[in-house]
This record gives sequence, structure tokens and C-alpha cells, in this order.
Amino acid sequence: MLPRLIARVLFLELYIQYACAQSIRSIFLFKDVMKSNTTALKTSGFNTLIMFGVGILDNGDIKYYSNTPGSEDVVIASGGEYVGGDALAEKVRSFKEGETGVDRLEISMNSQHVQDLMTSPVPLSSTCHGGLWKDVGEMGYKYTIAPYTNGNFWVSVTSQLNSGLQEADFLVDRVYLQCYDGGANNDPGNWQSGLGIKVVPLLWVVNDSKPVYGVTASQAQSRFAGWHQRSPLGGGGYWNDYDIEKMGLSYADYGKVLTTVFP
Ligand SMILES: *[C@@H]1O[C@H](CO)[C@@H](O)[C@H](O)[C@H]1NC(C)=O
Ligand SMILES: CC(=O)N[C@H]1CO[C@H](CO)[C@@H](O)[C@@H]1O
Repeated sequence: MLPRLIARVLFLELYIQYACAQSIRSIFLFKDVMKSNTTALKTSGFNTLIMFGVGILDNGDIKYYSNTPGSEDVVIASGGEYVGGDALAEKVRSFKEGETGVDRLEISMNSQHVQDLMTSPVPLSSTCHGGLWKDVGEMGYKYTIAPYTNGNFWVSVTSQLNSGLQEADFLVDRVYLQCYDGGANNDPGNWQSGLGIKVVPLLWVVNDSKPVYGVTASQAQSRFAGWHQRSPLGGGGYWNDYDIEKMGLSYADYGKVLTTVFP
């Protein structure tokens, strides 16, 4: 009887752990989503896609920067409405539909014009400090950050935005950490203990722009596994799909590294 009970408790615990804290396996979509191999992106083990290159213009419109030769930047919102066209909307919707391992889509934005638009001419929210962030949070959205330096600043941002909230309701619920280029010496374990949130280290796939920071799938595996052994992480991720396609690399290989180290 007892062993069975223990087994059940253990199962429940594993189940809860799995259900509540699924590992994050992410990739940045640097390439225009209308041109990248979205079938491969949906079926290679990634559960989070991060669309890169969205910015707010000085009039409050929002633009998707294509970052891809032959593609054009697209204004996706104007006057508070989506104006990016049906094809793009359908493509983005499709990430979480049909045969897919993806259960979360994130939009990676820069912060240009945000401060100006908050102060003039019409404040979006004049009632509370940090109003925009919290308003958007009340609509059910979450924030993530992807720092590479300035740890104390980010500790302050996350602790202010999450203050008074239980972990399950955190407004900033994920932290990615750039571990290449300017962040090449970052230690995810250190950042994790400083921030008090699980960290997801990011590595740059093989690239001809800064080859010194590129990692093959097997190099990525040993780096992720080494970090994860020293202090259990929230998952892992890559910068970026454009280079995978340009360099003729394999989504399946890079994805398998993540499902292996962060099942
Ligand atoms: C996209 O990736 C899949 C593998 O998931 C592959 O079978 C297919 O050939 C790729 N398509 C293109 C256009 O490269
Ligand atoms: C994401 C990124 O920076 N990719 C670069 C990889 O290298 C090529 C060639 O130098 C650049 O054009 C890409 O922008």
C-alpha cells in the first residue's frame, strides 16, 4: 500500500511539475515570417517562437521590420487597429494551430518612442506609474526581458513589475539571457539567483556575421547541459532562424538539443 501511495504522490508531483513548469524551448524569428520555413519551426521541438523586429513609431503606429532581403517593413497597427493584412495575420495565427509544438508566441519590441508617447500628447494612463505595462498585463499579456548586461537595473524592473504578485501571476514571467556577443561571459546561474526568476540562456547558431559567437548544435548541447547541471534553468533558446536557413543548418538538430537537455 505504502509504495503505491508513494508512487502516486511522486506521480502527482511530477505531473504538477510538468504541468506548471514546462521547460522553455525558444527561437527568435529574425527572418520575415512570410518567408521562413514555419513548418520546420513548428515541428522541431520548439514551444516558444519570438517574432523579432517590432517597433513603435513616433505617431504610435506599430511596424514589423522584415530584416530579410527582398522583404519590406509592414505597418501592422495604426490608429489602434490591426492593418497588417490577412496573410500575415493568418501566418501568425498558424504558429499555434495544426501540427505544432508551439504554445506561446512572443513579440520582441524595442522601446523607441514609448517614453515620449506616454508623456505627450495624450498619456495612455495617467493614473499610475508604469501604467502602460500594467494595463497591458490586465489584458492577459505577459512580459519577458532579454538582457545581456546591467543586472541591477533588470532586478529593479522585474521586482517592481512583479511586486505583490504570486509566481503564477508574474507580469514578467520569463527572462531570457543573451550568452553570446556582448553577453558572451554571462552565467545564467548567477543571473537566476540575482533575479529570483528562472533564466533561459540564449545561444547564437552558426553565423557568418560574427562566426566567433556561433555554436553548432553539439556545442550548444554541451553548453546548455553544463549550465543546467550547475543550476537548473528555465530552458534554452536560440538567436535566430534566419541564420539557420541561410547557413543551411538543421532546425531538427538544434531543436533536438533543447528537447534533450530541457525535456
Ligand atoms: C521546411 O522544413 C521541412 C522539415 O521540417 C522540410 O521537409 C522542407 O523541405 C522545408 N521546406 C523548405 C522550403 O525548405
Ligand atoms: C541575425 C544576424 O545578425 N544575421 C546576420 C548573419 O550574417 C549575415 C551576413 O553577414 C548578415 O546579413 C545577417 O544579418
